[in-house]
Order: sequence, then C-alpha cells, then structure tokens
Amino acid sequence: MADHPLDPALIRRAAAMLATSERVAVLTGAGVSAESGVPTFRASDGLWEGHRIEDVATPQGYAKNPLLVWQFYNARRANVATVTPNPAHFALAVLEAHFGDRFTVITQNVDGLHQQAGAKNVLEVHGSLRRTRCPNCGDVADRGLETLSDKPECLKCGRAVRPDIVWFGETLPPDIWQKAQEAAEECDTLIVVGTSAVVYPAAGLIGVVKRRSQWGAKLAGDVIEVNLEPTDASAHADVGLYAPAGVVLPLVVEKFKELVADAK
Ligand code: BV8
Ligand code: ZN
Repeated sequence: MADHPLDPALIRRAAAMLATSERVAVLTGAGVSAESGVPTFRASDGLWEGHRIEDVATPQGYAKNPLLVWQFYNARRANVATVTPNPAHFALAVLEAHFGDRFTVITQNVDGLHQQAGAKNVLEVHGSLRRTRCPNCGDVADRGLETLSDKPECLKCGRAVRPDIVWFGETLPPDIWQKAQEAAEECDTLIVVGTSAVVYPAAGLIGVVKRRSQWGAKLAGDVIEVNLEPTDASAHADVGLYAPAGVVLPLVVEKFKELVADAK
C-alpha cells in the first residue's frame, strides 16, 4: 500500500533527510511540469500528441520525415511558451538557494521550467526545446521559444537544423551526463520527482545512489520519491510521497526550513 500521500510524519522524514544532507541531487521527469500544463510522455500511452515515438523522437524518424518532426517539436515549443513554472519548480529553487552549489537538478525535461523558476545548477540530460543543433556545422543555437518554420535553417551555415534534443537510441551529451553521474555518486539525498523511471540511462542514476556503497564510494544515499503513484523506482525509495509534486514539495521545503531554523 503506498504511503499515505500527505502523512505529516512522511513529510517530516523527507525534510529531516534533507536537513541532515551536505549534498542534494534531484532527478525530475515530465511529472514535475504536469501542473504547469505540459503534457507528460506516459499519460499519452507512448503516443505523444497523437504521434508514435519512433516517428517523432528518433533519428530514424527525423531522417524519414523532418517536416513531421519539426511540426511535433514546434507544437511542444508553442505549448511551453504559454506555461509557467509551478510550485514544485519553485520549491526546488528554494532548496537550491539554501544548498548553493551542493544542489544539482538533473532533469529529463526539455521545457526549461526549472531555470525559469530560478534554478541555476540544472543538467538537461535530454536537451532543450529552446535549442537547435546543426548537423552540418555543429552550431548549437538558443532560439528561445519563438515560432520556427517547419524547416528551420542554421543561423551560421544556412543548412537544415534539428532540435537539440536527445532522441531514443542517441547518447546523452557526455559532459552533462558525466556531471549527472557525479551528482548521483556524491549526493547524500536524491529526490526523484515526476518520473516513471523507465527511460535509461537517466533512470539508472537512482540505483547509483543506492548501490554505490558496494564499490566503496560513499555510503548509499537516501532516496525520496515524489509521484502520483509508485513507479519502477519505488523499490529504491526510502520515503515515498504519492501526491502532486506541486503540493508535496512546498510542504517538504516548509518543514525543511523549520528544521533548519530550529537547528541554528
Ligand atoms: C540510449 C527527449 C543508447 C525527447 C527523451 C531499444 C532501442 C533503442 C533504445 C532502447 C531500446 N530499449 C531501451 C533503450 C534505451 C532507451 C530507453 O530507455 N527506452 C525506454 C523507453 C525503454 N534510452 C535511450 O534511447 C537513450 N539513449 O540509450 O542510447 C546508446 C548508448 C551508447 C551509445 C550509443 C547509444 C536516450 C533516452 C532519451 C530519449 N529522449 N526525451 C523529447 O522529450 O522530445 S526521453 C522522454 O521520455 C522524455 O524526455 C521524458 O522525460 C521521458 C519519459 O520519462 P518521464 O519524464 O518519466 O515522463 P513520463 O510521462 O514517462 O512519466 C511522468 C511521471 O510523472 C509518471 O510517473 C506520473 O505518475 C508522474 N506525474 C504526473 N503528474 C504528476 C506526476 N508526479 C508528480 N506530480 C504530478 N503532478
Ligand atoms: Zn550550420
């Protein structure tokens, strides 16, 4: 039976884990942006806005029909242009303000809402809707969320550009992935928010926090899961808070601030 979603004792346990942590990492998925009005990937049963994943989120799909892929990504850019961060994003930014550079947000999301809520140390392991990448000259451009054509061109060389997004079957950006792994190896507590934990290697970071003591690094860290329901990651969770992230995270942060103030 999943823990009672808002049992004060569970909120307090999660807050106490954070209050006794030196370093904190967060792994977020589409669920942290759900209350902002960004559709999650899973809720559509693997169909994204009516498209099959292989048609719109793989290099093969892009090679076959770049127009369709750009229509898909332009629609998501247009959606994200209309939304704002929700209390979950802001609560995490408050935690980061407390921990400073000992706090890392590792996000699978491509919507930029963590940064919009004030988060600074954000690792976008699956890329960003805001950026395009040129397969010809390599230029990566921040195009904001302006409306792009369905065949956008490189600002440098004029050739066709692709979204700067990691598609299925593609490797994650090595430098960002390296930092994400380090954050998982170093953190005392990992908060896992709004992810079904089925997409690898991102989901593998949760096991890293729990298993690292086997190879003599640090002791295993604590894992706090925040989700509407149990997931593939729940077996690793030391405390599970099953209710909307926009409700749960502000409660955890409020209790955290109390505990930290009392400790002074
Ligand atoms: C790699 C960018 C290999 C796109 C994404 C067969 C063939 C090819 C590959 C594979 C294969 N089998 C396995 C793989 C590996 C594959 C993979 O893991 N597939 C899965 C589906 C089995 N991974 C890859 O391909 C990765 N690359 O492996 O490369 C390689 C290795 C070496 C050398 C060369 C190559 C690349 C994966 C990245 C794919 N790109 N995104 C885009 O976004 O446009 S991932 C995509 O899925 C989204 O980014 C999204 O983040 C992710 C879905 O995960 P979630 O974020 O968790 O979202 P989801 O909707 O699933 O869940 C939402 C959760 O929130 C739910 O649990 C829900 O309950 C909860 N929720 C909802 N509302 C709320 C809430 N929680 C709290 N509050 C709420 N209000
Ligand atoms: Zn170019």
